[in-house]
Formats: sequence, C-alpha cells, structure tokens
Amino acid sequence: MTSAVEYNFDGLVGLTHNYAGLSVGNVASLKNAQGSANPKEAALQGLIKMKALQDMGLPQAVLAPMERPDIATLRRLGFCGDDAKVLREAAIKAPQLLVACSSASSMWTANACTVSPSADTKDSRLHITPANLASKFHRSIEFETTARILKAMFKDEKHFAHHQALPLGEYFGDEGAANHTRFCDQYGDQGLEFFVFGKYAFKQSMPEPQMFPARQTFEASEALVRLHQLPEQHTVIAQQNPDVIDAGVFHNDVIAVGNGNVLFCHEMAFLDQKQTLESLRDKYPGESLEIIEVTSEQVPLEDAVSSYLFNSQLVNHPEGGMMLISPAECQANPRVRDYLQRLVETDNSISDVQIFEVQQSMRNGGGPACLRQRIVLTDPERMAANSAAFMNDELFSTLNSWVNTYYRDRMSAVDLADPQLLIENRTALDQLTKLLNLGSVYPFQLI
Ligand code: SUG
Repeated sequence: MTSAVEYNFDGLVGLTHNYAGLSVGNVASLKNAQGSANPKEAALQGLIKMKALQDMGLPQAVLAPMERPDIATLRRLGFCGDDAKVLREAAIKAPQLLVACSSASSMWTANACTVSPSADTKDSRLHITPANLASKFHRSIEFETTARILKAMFKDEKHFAHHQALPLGEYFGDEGAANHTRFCDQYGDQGLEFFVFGKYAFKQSMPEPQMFPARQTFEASEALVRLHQLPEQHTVIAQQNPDVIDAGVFHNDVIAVGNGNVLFCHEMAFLDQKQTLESLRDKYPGESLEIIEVTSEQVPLEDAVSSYLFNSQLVNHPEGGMMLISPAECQANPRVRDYLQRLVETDNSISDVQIFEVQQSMRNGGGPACLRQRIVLTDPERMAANSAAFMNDELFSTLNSWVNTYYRDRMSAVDLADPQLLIENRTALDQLTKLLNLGSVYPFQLI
C-alpha cells in the first residue's frame, strides 16, 4: 500500500457569475434565471469553504476559472470586428449566445474532468480526462481551457497521463466526476471506480428520461474506463434512474456521494438499485463497503433535490469517521434537517455535519460537491504538482484580496456586453495565472 492523500480542487468562481437559466433539467438554474447575481460574494463563499476544509486537515487546492465572455467562441460563431463590437453585436443579434459564452459555470469543477488515481490504473500513473460537457453549449466551451489548466497543474508525464476530452456530440456526452465515485479503504489502496450514466447512445429502445436530457452516456463512461486503464474486476458502470433525472437529478452527484468505503445515496438513485449495490459490494477490493441508503419516506426525492442533501461533500473527519459538508439549504428544510440529526445519532460512519453558505452557487444548481474535484495524490505526485495552487494562509489571503480588487458585486445579463467587464476579466486572470504559476492558459494569452 502506498500512502496517498485526497485533495479537493475547488473552482474559483469566475468574474461573470450570473443566473442565465442555461441548464434545462437543472431545477435551480431555471428557477433563478435572470435573477441578479453577486460574483464577489460567490467567489468569497467558495474561498471560505476551501479554507475551512483546509483548516480541518482536509487539504485543498484551487482551479482557475475561464476567460469570459468567451470572445474566441463568439468569433467562431461569426461575430467580428474589435472585441467591443463582437460583444455589442452578440448582445443585439444573439443575446442567448452572449449569455452562454459568459457563464462562470467552470466553478463546478466536479464537471471539469474525471481523475483516476495511480493506485487504480494499470500503468500506475494518475489519469485525467477533461469532460467534454457536450450536453450544454455553455459548458461544452470549457474543456479546452480546462485541459490547459490541468496540464499546468500536473505537468510531469512520468506521473500524470492527460487524455483528450471525448469526441463532442451526443454520443459521448461526458460530465466528469459528477458521475464518478471512487471507493477504497485507504486512499493509496487499489480502489473501486464507479461510473454512472444516464442513457445509452448506440443501443435503441433502452430506458431513458422522458422530460429532461440524460447528459452522460454509457459509451462515454466505458471509454473513460478504457482510457484510464482500469481493471474490470474493480470497476462498476451503472445506469442512473431515468425517473430521478426527470425529477431534476441532472448529475449522479445530486443523488449519491461516496468517500472511502462509504456510499451515501437515495433509494431511487439507480435504475436497478439492488443489482448496482450488489455489484459494488462484490467488486469492492477493500474489507467491506458501507452503504447508507436513504428512503423516500425519510427524505422525499423533491426535498433531496431542493436541499441538495446528496451534493454534500462526504469527507474523512479529522477525529475519525466521516462528516458531511452540506449546504445551508439542508438546514432550512425541516425534513432534511431532522434526517441529518437522526443520521449522526445512528450507528454508521457519518458522525458530523458541517453547514456552509454557498447560495450564490446553489442558485445555479451547484452545491458543495459540485464545487470540488477530488484528486488523490501520492507524495511524489504531490511534489510533482504545481505547488502554487495549493491552499494555505498566504494563498487564502492573496486570493481574497484578488477577488476584492477585481470582482463586481452585481451581475445581470445586460452587464455582459460591457467591454469594460471583458477588460476586468482579462486583467484579473492575467494576474491570477501569475499567482497560481499557470503560464499562459487563456485564449487572450495565447494570441
Ligand atoms: O451544469 N449549472 C450547472 C451546475 C453544475 C452542477 N455540478 C454538479 N452537479 N456536479 C450545470 O447545470 C447553470 C448556469 C446558468 O443557468 O446560468 C449551470 O450551468
């Protein structure tokens, strides 16, 4: 057994954070469309969560946001002239494209990529595949910059294998770690990798949701297993319950979360729940998998979706056992609050719940677990990674000042056409790439 540590890589919320109602199937995104957002508060809320986890002994790093509005994509779509003209014309002729090219959606780094730690892969390297996020246009324009940022974080090919995002289009829709969980006794042990998909792309007449899109395909999950060189005996691929997708569970991490040897999920999470849980138990390489299944009677599906109970982060408790890092919306919902109270009093691995305010992100359907990408690193891998992006007191204070310097405290659709916002964004990101030692990763830096 090699010793390894799990790091949470949270997304820094971008400067254009706004509510544009871009995600059909994501209840919060549609409900809050056109509301006024506060990018500064959003970024500070994210930093507070990162620092709190770091202070609890759960090491933390940060991933940089995107250049937005995405002028390069607007140009690909036929807008021309200087940047101010591109913005002006897009705002008049295709406002829906301007908002899509301005989303700060890369903050949800659970969707940035899928990562398999070196303990699980046949070549003993850590494998990374950026997610193509093909199902939503505003998200499908993230992966190229994401790939550059990840390469700037994990440069050494001896340790890190970077794959291309899967082919774009509906056949290989891939939403990254939001549909991937890893179970293990210790982080450095061989783990069980669990992939969840929403529909088959190539097979006809298979169950699939009727109202909302299934974003991840079976074929995409299967390709990730091949690319990451995962052994079949410790890999499970299961289908999400189409009915829960239709109830607003657009990613599996809205209905299930895992850590170590524990799976915490709703009883309606998977299409064939019994078989899925059996396969997980059978293929688990460690001692035994603990499954905490929440019934609809305990927490109705609707409350699970509105409170984001299962989008809590499930993490190791510094004093042993595990705890949930839950959004304040779980406290505000009496049924969920009571359930959590009983959960920590019952005999299981979850002994504590810590509540965090991440409402700015929650209003777009992103809870604590959406905001982080988990990456397990051995000591040599940690040494090889870009150390500038790992959280400590100094980086926390630097990033707080950076946010306070550059971020606006109000953002709505009309602001996105303001050429000054683009300048603010680029100036801030140029500074950030220096702070995080990323080199040139943004389109405006690569021209
Ligand atoms: O892809 N929301 C994101 C939320 C992603 C949550 N991530 C995880 N569950 N891991 C999405 O639907 C809304 C943007 C807007 O409407 O302005 C948005 O993209």
